[in-house]
Amino acid sequence: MTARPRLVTRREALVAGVAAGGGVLLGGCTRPTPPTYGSLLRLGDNFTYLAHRTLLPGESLVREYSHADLTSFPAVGTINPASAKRAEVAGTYRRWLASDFGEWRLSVTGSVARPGTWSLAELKRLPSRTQITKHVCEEGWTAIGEWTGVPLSRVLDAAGLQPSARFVTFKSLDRRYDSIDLLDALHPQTLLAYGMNGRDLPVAHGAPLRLRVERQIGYKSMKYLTELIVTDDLDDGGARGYPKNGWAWYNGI
Ligand SMILES: Nc1nc2c(c(=O)[nH]1)N[C@H]1C(S)=C(S)[C@@H](COP(=O)(O)O)O[C@H]1N2
Ligand SMILES: [Mo]
Repeated sequence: MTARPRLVTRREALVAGVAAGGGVLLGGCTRPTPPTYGSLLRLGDNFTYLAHRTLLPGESLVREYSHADLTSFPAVGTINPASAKRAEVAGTYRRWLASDFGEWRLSVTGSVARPGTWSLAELKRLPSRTQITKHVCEEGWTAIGEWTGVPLSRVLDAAGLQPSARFVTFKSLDRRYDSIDLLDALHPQTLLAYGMNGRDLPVAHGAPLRLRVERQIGYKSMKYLTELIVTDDLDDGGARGYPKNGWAWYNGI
């Protein structure tokens, strides 16, 4: 009952990347299992997680497109926190807008050697990556967009992951609460994006900073990021988390 799920450590993520380069599959060196939340219905998540983690090399990249492939891109879910029903959410976002996001900060805490906060300007000084990828929403639409940002791995490296680290948990201004494992967190296409289609990230798409988790479905790419917490164990977010609200924790594509 209390068996701890076997998950991917930073070392294993790196080993998997190296192994992938040599044509060896991840399945050979680790056997990761996602949490089941005690529910049989969650066996489907386990299956996709296991299939991805054993069949795909650790660092395999999703397809990248060219500018000619860009499509219109709907904005869904929260599209303007300044008009949120919660007064403190709306108030905070209005202050951020008024300061051109100068007052916004991303906090990085948890199992790291150097917890701290980042301003947008500081994040933009880190090496950036631009990629054109396909977004797949669980509602059944897809869109191709260009994203610019700092690879999450850079920020985690700057913070210094503790050897016990296994997950990165994210929180947003509109009170979303979600997490990914280190294999996705250190993946080269996993970005903290501040630019879209060559411009600053628009409000509707998550300004000033959103996540891009290209190997999972759309709702994992959290908009309006505020906090990043490195954890040793999975924090499913309780009542606020996706699993308790009927959404898969792992939704690989
Ligand atoms: N903070 C936050 N992040 C979010 C959402 C949201 O409502 N709030 N919606 C999710 C869903 S379901 C999708 S498909 C994508 C949509 O991103 P887009 O609005 O840029 O198309 O953001 C995801 N991230
Ligand atoms: Mo979505």
